[in-house]
Amino acid sequence: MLKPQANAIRDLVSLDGIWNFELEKSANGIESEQVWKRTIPSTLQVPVPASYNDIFVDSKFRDHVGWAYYQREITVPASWAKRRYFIRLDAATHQGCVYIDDQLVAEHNGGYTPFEVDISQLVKPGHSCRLTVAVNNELSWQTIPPGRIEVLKNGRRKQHYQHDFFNYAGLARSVWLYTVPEVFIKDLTVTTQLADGGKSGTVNFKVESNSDLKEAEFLVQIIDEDAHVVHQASQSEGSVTIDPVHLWQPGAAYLYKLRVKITTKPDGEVLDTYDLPFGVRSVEVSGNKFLINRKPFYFTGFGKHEDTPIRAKGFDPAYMIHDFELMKWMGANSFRCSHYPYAEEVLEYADRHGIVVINETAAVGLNLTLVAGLAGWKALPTFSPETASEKTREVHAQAIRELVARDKNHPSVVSWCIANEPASAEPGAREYFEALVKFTRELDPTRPVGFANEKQASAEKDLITDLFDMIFLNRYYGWYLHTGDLEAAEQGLEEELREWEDKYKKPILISEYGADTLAGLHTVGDVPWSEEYQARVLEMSHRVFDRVESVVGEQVWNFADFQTPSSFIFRVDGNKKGVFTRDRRPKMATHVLRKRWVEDKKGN
Ligand code: GCB
Repeated sequence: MLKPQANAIRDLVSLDGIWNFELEKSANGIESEQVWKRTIPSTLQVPVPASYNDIFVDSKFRDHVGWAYYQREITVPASWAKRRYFIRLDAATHQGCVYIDDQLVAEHNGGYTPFEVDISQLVKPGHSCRLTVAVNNELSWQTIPPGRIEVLKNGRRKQHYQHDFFNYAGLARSVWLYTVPEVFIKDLTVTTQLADGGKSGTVNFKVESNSDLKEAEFLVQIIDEDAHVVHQASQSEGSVTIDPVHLWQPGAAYLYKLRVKITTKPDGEVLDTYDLPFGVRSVEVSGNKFLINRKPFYFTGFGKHEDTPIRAKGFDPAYMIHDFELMKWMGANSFRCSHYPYAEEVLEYADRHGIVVINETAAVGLNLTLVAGLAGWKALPTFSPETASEKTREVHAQAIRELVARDKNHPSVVSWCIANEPASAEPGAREYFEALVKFTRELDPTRPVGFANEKQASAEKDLITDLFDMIFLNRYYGWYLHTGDLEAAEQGLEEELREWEDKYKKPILISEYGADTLAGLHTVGDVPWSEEYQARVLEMSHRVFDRVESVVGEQVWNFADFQTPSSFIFRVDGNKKGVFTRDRRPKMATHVLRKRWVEDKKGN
């Protein structure tokens, strides 16, 4: 699905702003009233984009389980006759229903990927309508991420889930009204390879339109950053060589533009046009190395979250650019979109600035052993008809499909991470994942596939790693393991990494390591929670990474402190493993990272 854009042919109207808002009143999750059939009063209003949970004071908003309704009026410009127009939601977390006046016109499951609906037949040009978006935040074994609802004695429903970040919900990304002409470009796919030792580049492109173009033809141009057309073609699918090529490199991005036009035959009137920025680069796994443009690449950076005070998961370009600036200051060359697909603007920025991205689905928490271990419960099996089942896998496959469809053209995206910390040592894991890995490769044969492994599924016990191209390890030596004893931690980490290295001979990315840290707490000795201790955990880990050849990167958990569910009593106002506080003030660890990644040039 192409991101809408405004150009000579297409119009784009933002529906962001202040919407009227109401929570579903019934306690049982079954809509008691068809709220979309009436006007929602302006008594309560919310900003879009933002999660709604932390906007209000009353905890009934923060802890709401079920439907929430957003409403506003929209007007279709009178000049839009003869066009098709869509409403597009960049995300509705986790389930979204769109109503035009009384009528349901779209429904979507999955909280972090876009969906849209053609409303050209529903609202006439020059007319207005009531637009209601109902958003549901419930998690079950039929959603990704999964969760479970408990009905309390007082009848209230409580959402449980296995992941360590708050279940923020609502319209956290933009909403658009946009047009396309009657004959329009529906989708574009660009893949690239290096040729002639990297001096030239091959660009494979595919254009899809909504009609078979009897009366029209395609014009496909490749335009460089100086606005020169370096290639031109008239077919919808093909392969061209750019010689010499300017490669997209980590830290030195270069973006060409694929400009596609549909023009009439023979007079060349432009019916539709779309510009897609792309970079020419290659990614591959070779032995235990991860190669970008055929050169070994060492990842430095972070696992992140879309999480800021008040707006929570709401997209905010100021925070986004500030985060990228802070990463640049520390010399980070990459990050992981843990634990869900981020706003498309984030990937566009990474493309433009040469930051490498590991792109993850929202499949976090497919693990009952881990949660039972933390809570002291007896674990249910993770993979069973009642828990992660065939149905869960279908939803998971759909999440992968939508992620790849949305992000396949971003040069910054170098790998797909299809799950975070699943119970990969439990019976059923292999059956669950085998088909998903295959499916991901079918959708995109050009990018390596991985999943983030959790400690309990050790090199000996894990059942699925051989299915994947590379190994992502989330490891907390010095924190959950050998807490406060960095000597034992150093030994344990090295032993474990060597086991993975010897068994698989694949590249290993340390996709999480770190320690909770209370900003401002200072200690002389190795005392957990202090800023000194976090810094030393990182230094200890780095010594080990430098000794193990197959380690191809390090991503600290986390870039910044973030909010977690209230039920996690081992968190104090959130997870504090950030090297920045939630409001982006640096902890001592940032200087350790700056020293290593900037001064000592690790990763450069
Ligand atoms: C993990 C998870 C991450 C948690 C982190 C922690 O392994 O992937 O979501 O926040 O550990 O701090 O425990």
